[in-house]
Amino acid sequence: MQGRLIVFEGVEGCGKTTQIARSQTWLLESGLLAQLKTQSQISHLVVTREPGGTELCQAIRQLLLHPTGQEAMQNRTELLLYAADRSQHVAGFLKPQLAKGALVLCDRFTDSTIAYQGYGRRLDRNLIDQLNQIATDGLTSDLTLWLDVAVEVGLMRAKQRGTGDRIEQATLDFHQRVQQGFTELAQAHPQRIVRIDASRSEEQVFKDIQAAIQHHLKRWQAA
Ligand code: T5A
Repeated sequence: MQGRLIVFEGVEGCGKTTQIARSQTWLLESGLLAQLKTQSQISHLVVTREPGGTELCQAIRQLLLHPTGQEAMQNRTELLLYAADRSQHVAGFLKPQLAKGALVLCDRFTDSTIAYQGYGRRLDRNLIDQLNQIATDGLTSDLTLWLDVAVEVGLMRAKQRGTGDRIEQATLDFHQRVQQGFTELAQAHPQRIVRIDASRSEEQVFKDIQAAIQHHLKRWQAA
């Protein structure tokens, strides 16, 4: 069995959660998933996220985003916790699911670490690449949908939704560097990363996501 991994990436409030939910409903209710089951090795659909994709990862997510007490988290500690979350998620959930033929919709993956800890925190890129390699054991996404929206717009959307977590509360400068990270990653990996203009309405964004997913599903079936 051969599953496929579709990752959604972008700055805070770019709309990943909203679009993953819409994509899940569409794939299930349009009959597309049922069709895939008969015409490809895809057997089922799962939705997951980083950090927090398993029970243990949920505890790491809590530490990362809502730590208690006054002690500031060191940048390398943050990087290692994201790597620990990913290692657990990949080995304990993603790889077993993909081996069973899952079509996986995942909220964030390795590019987030490059963008946030590499560009945002300015940690060494070689170190991040090595940790990503260790944590993923070589697993890469089949398709990454980068929801591109101006940082100010994304942060405003996230703020309107409720109280920000530890990373959302970082400086605007930090989030601008993260955005630069996603921009350069998309330029460096045009085959894997598809840019979606996420500044438009939910409906318009969703139309482009549907088109990108349908295009790639056809390519994978033909391969
Ligand atoms: N992180 C993660 C790292 O630093 N390194 C890593 O390696 C990894 C994996 C995760 C945090 O961890 C960091 C990045 C993050 O800071 P999280 O809670 O999972 O934290 O938060 P985010 O991934 O940032 O997700 P958010 O929930 O903040 O944003 P989403 O999911 O992109 O946005 P969404 O869909 O919740 O939408 C936000 C609001 O905007 C509205 C929605 O209704 C919602 O209210 N909205 C729109 N409004 C207008 N137009 C549109 N097109 C809209 N789409 C959505």
